[in-house]
Order: sequence, then structure tokens, then C-alpha cells
Amino acid sequence: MIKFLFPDNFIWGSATSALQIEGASDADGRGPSVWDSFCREHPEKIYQQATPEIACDHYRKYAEDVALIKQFGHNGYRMSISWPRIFPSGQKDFNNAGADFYSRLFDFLLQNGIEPNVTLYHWDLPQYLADNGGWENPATIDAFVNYSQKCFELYADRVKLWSTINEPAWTTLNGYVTALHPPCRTDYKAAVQVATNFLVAHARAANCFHSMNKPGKIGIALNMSPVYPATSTPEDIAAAELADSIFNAWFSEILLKGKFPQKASELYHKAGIFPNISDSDMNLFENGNLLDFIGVNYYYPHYATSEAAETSFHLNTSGNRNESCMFSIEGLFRFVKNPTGIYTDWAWEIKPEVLYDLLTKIHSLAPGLPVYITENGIGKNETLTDGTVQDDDRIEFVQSHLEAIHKAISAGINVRGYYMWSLLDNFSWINGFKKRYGFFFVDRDTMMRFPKKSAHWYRNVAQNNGF
Ligand code: BGP
Repeated sequence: MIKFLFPDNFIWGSATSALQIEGASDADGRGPSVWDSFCREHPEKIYQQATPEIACDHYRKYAEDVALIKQFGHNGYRMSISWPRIFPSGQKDFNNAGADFYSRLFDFLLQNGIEPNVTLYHWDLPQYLADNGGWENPATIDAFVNYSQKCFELYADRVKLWSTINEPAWTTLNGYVTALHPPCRTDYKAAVQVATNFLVAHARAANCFHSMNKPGKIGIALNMSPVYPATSTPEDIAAAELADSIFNAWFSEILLKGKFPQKASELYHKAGIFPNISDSDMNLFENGNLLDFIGVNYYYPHYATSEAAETSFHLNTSGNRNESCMFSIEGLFRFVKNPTGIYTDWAWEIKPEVLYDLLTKIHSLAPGLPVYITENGIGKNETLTDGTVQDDDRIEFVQSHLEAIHKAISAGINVRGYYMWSLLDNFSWINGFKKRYGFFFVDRDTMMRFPKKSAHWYRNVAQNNGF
């Protein structure tokens, strides 16, 4: 008996990113990315000094991985292209060998009935561009549009779903506020400019795609962590509204409504850090038509209090339950734990009903806009027993979030697909390899893949178009 039946043509997929799975970091002329340099220069910042040099060796094992995707019944796959494989220095030095890899991969996915959803930028900025100011430098936006256009020329005959940038908020936050990711800075002015430059890069790349009249759709993958007040005091309500405006609305409202949100704008003006943006770029936002769909990455919500006596940031990277995450900006807001919440070992709250709220919010901003859940999943410390992992808690996690999505679809929200993070256990950024997310367990010594219990469960869900 199927209780939760999904619409016809719903995409059942999983997600990965180039840097986290490909390995082969200098094969076939690939250039260095900021993450390769960061891991080499700051091993102490990464759990157990892991690096993405080998990752899951997907660059060499891609055919095996596509076969698994097919065998386990997925009809979609979200992945990213590594910019430094296509342009090793990020700009004009086109690298045919790197481009051929994706050509072969797309052909093979399509031959197997798997629709690719391709992200152009999942944080692996070519090092050369970083050396010249990275995303603070408007020249990086031009380079991104040039790279995007090349990808559209090469692959738009086969790729029908494109996402420009993965999680502009999270990568800006960690690159320019918490200093946990490259370029490891705490500089609010730079942060606001970079966040905005990502949005401009999206707008120009989407415009370029539309002007090329290729078939297919283009969107963006936004990390959306709704912010609730920690208590019902007016101070906490205001703190939550401000945090939401900075982390979520800055990205969603400009793209969906053509305006920057009021609360964050006021703060940035007051602090003298409102970003530079040209009239022609502002026109792009105001003219709209920048999203054919929206990708939503959802993991957890936040709770904000106005009691923020200090500035302090910490992420649990050990998977030790007693280690909390901390995010506090003096005088503005601090995120606190939900006293009744259920948390993963990495201190991320599990709260599927928030996904329904979030989808409702997006629908109210842009009624009818197609939505894909481009990431959602649970990171765990897992070991292989008898060739598998009994990951019942991952099944429970995915099922409860799918129920929230089903509820949203029943309420008329246009959710078209779900990509579980992740296909494979992979390089979990500063968490190294201990935090496992995959439907497939990857043995770090042999690189062999083993389906977890959840992979079998998901195959049934995909086959039945529900559960
Ligand atoms: C998102 C990223 C993914 C992925 C996921 C899990 O923010 O887009 O690349 O890594 O989160 O996060 P983490 O690996 O840090 O636990």
C-alpha cells in the first residue's frame, strides 16, 4: 500500500560535488583549486588532516558509479563540474581533456536513463583567480560567466537542468565571517560584497544561458536554514528576523522579487558595508527571469537570541555529541540549541517539519516556481558490517523529509524532485571523511562501494514513486 504517492516524473536522485568525490586532483591538466591549496597549507583545520586528493576516486570510477545509480533505481543525479578541470587557471586556458571527462559522464548518465542536474560552481574556485582577489574581484564574475558559457556550448545539448552556484550564503559565511573555509577571513564588508558578487554571477550566467536559446532550465542551489526566535520576546523575534534577512532573504528575495531585503539592507547601510553594485547589474535583478527553478538545500533550522555578548564561531567537526556548534555576532544575534530538539552527532538538528514551512515560504514568494530539493541528508559515523551498513536512522531521516515534501506537494507547491546528499560517502570539507552521508559506503582503503540498507530502501521508493 502506497500512502505517499508522488507526481509522475518526480526525480528520485542523489547529489555529489566534484571536489568531494572526484579525486585525481592533477589528472589530465586540472589546475589547483582553493580547496586543494587550503588542505595542503592548513592541515590542522581539517578533521584528521584529510585532503580531497583521492576523495572517492570517482574520476576513474565514474562508470562504476553510474552503474550503481542505475542499478539502485535513481532517475536523476545532481553533480558539479570542476571549474579548474575546464579552465585550469579559471580564465582562457581551455582544457579539452578535462572537458571530455564530463562529456563521457553525461553521455553515460543519459544512456542509463539518468537526468543530470549540473552545478557550475560548488566551491572549487581556481587558485589563480583566488590569488587575484577571488570573489571580491569583479573579474572573477566575468571569468565565471565565460566558464559557464563554455559549459552551455559544450553540454547543453545533453544537460537540461543547470544550477549556477551552490550555497552562496554558506560559502560566503565560512570564507569571510567564520574563517573556517578558504580564504579564512573575518571581514564583514568583504563578506557582503562577495555574497552579492555571487548573486551577480548567477544573474549574468542565467542571462547568458537564456540568450543562447538552448533547451533546458537554469536555477541556483540555496542553503536555506529558516531562523526562528529562541523565545517570544520582541528582542529575540527581531534577532531572528535580522538573521533570516542576512542568511536567507538576501539571496532569495533579490532573485525572486528583484529587491534586497529591508532588514539586512538597513544594517549594511548603517554599518557602511552595503555592497557596490552597478546599475546594469541591479537592472538584471529588477527585470527578473533569473530562475527557471529554485534548488533548496535543507539540513536544519536556527534559533536566534538577541543575547550576543561576543563574536564567536565554532563548527562541530569531530562527531562528538558533546561538542556544540556556535555562531554569535556581538550585539546582533546568537544561535542557540533547541532544548527539546533531536540532534545528529555533529550537532545539526533533525527537524523535517521545517522543510514544509520553508517550501510554503518559497511558494509565497514565487507561486508555482518549480522547486528541487537539491540537498538533504544526514552525516553519521558508520562502519561496515558484513558488507553493509544498517542505517535505519538515515531511512527515517529521508522518509520524514519526504513526508514533509509530499505534504507541500499536496498543498499545491511545485516540488519536482529530491536529491539525497549524498550518493557516496565523501570528503565532507573540514569534517574530513569521518562524517558519512552516502547511500553507498566507501571503503577508504580499497575505494570499494557497498550499498547501505538505505540504498535498497530508496530503490523501492523510486520504483513505487512513493512509499
Ligand atoms: C552542504 C554542501 C555539501 C555537503 C553538505 C553537508 O552545505 O553543499 O557539499 O558537504 O552541506 O555538509 P558537511 O559535509 O559540511 O557536513
